[in-house]
Amino acid sequence: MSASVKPQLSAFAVDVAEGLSCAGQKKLSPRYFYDDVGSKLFEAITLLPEYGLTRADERVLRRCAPAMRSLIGPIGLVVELGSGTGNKTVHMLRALAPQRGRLIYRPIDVSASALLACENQLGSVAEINSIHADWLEGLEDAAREREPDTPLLLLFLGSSIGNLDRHEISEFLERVRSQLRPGDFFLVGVDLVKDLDKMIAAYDDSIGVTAAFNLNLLSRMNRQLGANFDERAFAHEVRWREEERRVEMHLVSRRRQRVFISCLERAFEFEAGETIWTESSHKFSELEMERYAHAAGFHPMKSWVDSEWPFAEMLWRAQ
Ligand code: AVI
Repeated sequence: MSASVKPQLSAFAVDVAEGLSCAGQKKLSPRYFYDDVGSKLFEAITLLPEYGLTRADERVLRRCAPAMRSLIGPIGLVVELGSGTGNKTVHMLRALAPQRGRLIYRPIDVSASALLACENQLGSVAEINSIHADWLEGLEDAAREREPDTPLLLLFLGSSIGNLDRHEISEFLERVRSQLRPGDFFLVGVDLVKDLDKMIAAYDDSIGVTAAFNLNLLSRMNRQLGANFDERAFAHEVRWREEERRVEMHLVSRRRQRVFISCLERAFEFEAGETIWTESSHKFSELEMERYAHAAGFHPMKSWVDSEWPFAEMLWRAQ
């Protein structure tokens, strides 16, 4: 290789270079939380007493699955965006599996290990054909490969939609809609606005699992990009933005410091108190979601809300 030819940078490296050189607020995408360590930490978060979201999602799914089955009728294909290990989906698949005929389940995820766990866990309930890809790329594959006349139910659970910026949500839903046929169904799980204390504690738990999840992003840059972040020189911080109705996670630099990232051959400066904004978790109202549905070409059919932790499962039909 000649001295002038540089090895191709990964998408992660390119995004880090861009996010850490932003004038004003430094940022990193929450998609990079989920390496093997981060995925395990996220699983631990879902078990924390403060993080009621996942349990609420599961409770509503278990409760609404039979009603949903009667609303949507026979279904042959279920596709899920960001399935993870498919823990919650089992209730839906059990309720939807036809007496006769087959149910195909196509989980889409960027984590190969999560897809493997999903196949092991749900293989006895449906025919699994997983897709190792980003959400929309995977959905395009599933849409291209589906058989004619097979009604499709698309799942997007766990309020993952809340990790998109509000201005990205409309475009995202339009792209989802463009891959569906009229009469297909979309089930989206959304975390609703609730008491401020509860929303903050969910992202700032008392034993520091969420802090470790956030700080792991620095460790991931050390492991994969040859960075020299000192994780102890950064602190986990959670902010509520009232006007945007979102919880933000940041990593705050505890002192003035310089970090070198060898694969980028570049150093980045941090002032004391300066932050890297790593995630937004938007909180919604049902009405707001219904507006998004109509604007993207969906008809909102019904929603189910958990009684303990305000969280809604919303069923929409593609128009
Ligand atoms: C995956 N996503 C919906 C989670 C959330 O609540 O925004 C990720 C998370 N971040 C911190 N805790 C959980």
